[in-house]
Amino acid sequence: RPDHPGGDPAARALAALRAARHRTGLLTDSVTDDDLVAQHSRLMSPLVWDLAHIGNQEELWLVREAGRRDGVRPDLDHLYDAFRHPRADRPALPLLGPAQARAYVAEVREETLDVLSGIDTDPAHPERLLKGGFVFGMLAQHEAQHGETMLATHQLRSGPAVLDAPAPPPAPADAAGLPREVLVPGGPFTMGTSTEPWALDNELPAHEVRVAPFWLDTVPVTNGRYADFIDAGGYRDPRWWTPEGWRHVQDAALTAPLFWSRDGDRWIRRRFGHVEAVPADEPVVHVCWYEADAYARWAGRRLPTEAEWEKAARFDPASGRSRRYPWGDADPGPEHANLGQRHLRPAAAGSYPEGAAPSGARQLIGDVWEWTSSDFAPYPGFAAFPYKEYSEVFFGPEYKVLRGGAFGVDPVACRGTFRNWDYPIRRQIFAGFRTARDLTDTEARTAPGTAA
Ligand code: AVJ
Ligand code: FE
Repeated sequence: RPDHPGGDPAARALAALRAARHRTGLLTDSVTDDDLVAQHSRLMSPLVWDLAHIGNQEELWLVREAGRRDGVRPDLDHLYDAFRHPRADRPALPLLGPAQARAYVAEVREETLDVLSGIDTDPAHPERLLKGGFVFGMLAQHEAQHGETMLATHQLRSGPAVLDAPAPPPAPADAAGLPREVLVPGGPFTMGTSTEPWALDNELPAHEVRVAPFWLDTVPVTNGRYADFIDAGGYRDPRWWTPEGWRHVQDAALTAPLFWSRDGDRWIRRRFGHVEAVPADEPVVHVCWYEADAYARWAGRRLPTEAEWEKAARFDPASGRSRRYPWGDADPGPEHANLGQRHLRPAAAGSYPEGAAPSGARQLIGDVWEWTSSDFAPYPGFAAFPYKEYSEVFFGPEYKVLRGGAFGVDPVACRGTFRNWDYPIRRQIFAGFRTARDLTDTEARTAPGTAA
């Protein structure tokens, strides 16, 4: 089964849960207890809330639901219910303290491992929650997603650096000579999945979508190109912005990506406690959807739709099939993509040639989330599973879809079908973008693939 990851589901679940917990440990043990309980930004929870919330969701789904056990602290459910308390209100709650929260998540994990060791995770299991170990994969993805959220909290926190990681590999020799854009063929392709065992409800079901052939940037938009937009007065020219974007850029007094500031005639940025020159050849990160959309219009281009992005990332013209990743069906390795907080920054544009898509596009997976032009909407045949609050309550025009994951995203929560979403004003997430354009009439007459 080409669209199916190999390996024993229980072993895969165990490895994914362990990897997520290792990351949670690095993110929560690297700061003082005062830092853990502090709110570093009203946009974020105190780290100690994320920590206990991870444990609470795990006891809810793995210990109580999958394991049919009483659980560890069901009395805590209300404190760690994300829908009951907005992030800004969480510091005022009677939360578990750092030591209590650590003990709580460890106790839950003990029970989880006991449940996992005695449960049937067969890919043919009649219960959808257990089939292929889905609910364990779902919770590993949940913890990994909070690992990314906690990393964003670290980036917002002031003070000296507490996290460290090696720099990403330097750009390969051919990076400077890559074509500016690549052609993605038109015609039908399979979007979404009905076979990926740990896909979340919003990625289902597989369905056919047609796109017209289009040109896509080979690599994400870099800091250097984005600085050209700033230098050209992009933030002061309403021609490039949607009406809502133009209102927002003025209300929020935006002049550059979040964390950038001016130092004489150069841009500097704060990155996990380090202050450094903004590297021109790295994908831009910490821009909102309005900024991405405005840049694209200034460049005479547009953001890709979500379907275009997925076709570029998954469609293999040689076989006519949609694959799990741009490079094929193999799980991401360090040679394919910058994922998993292995590096605490995007790699230079043009990196990861082994992760390239058939079109030649690079870095579709990893480095930076990529804003698309699309609103977050259900696929035809969508059914909420296992709970409405994961995706369904967010469908609608107020959220824009991001694709591809970022350096802060664990591979378990990243694949060609994975969908992320956020408000178009959000900048603390690790989001950048690439641009697209339609074919000219002349190009369209000779392009492969049929018009949609
Ligand atoms: C998919 C990243 C938008 O963080 O709000 C975490 C993931 N859902 N806990 C979020 C999530 C419940 C979600 N995003
Ligand atoms: Fe959560």
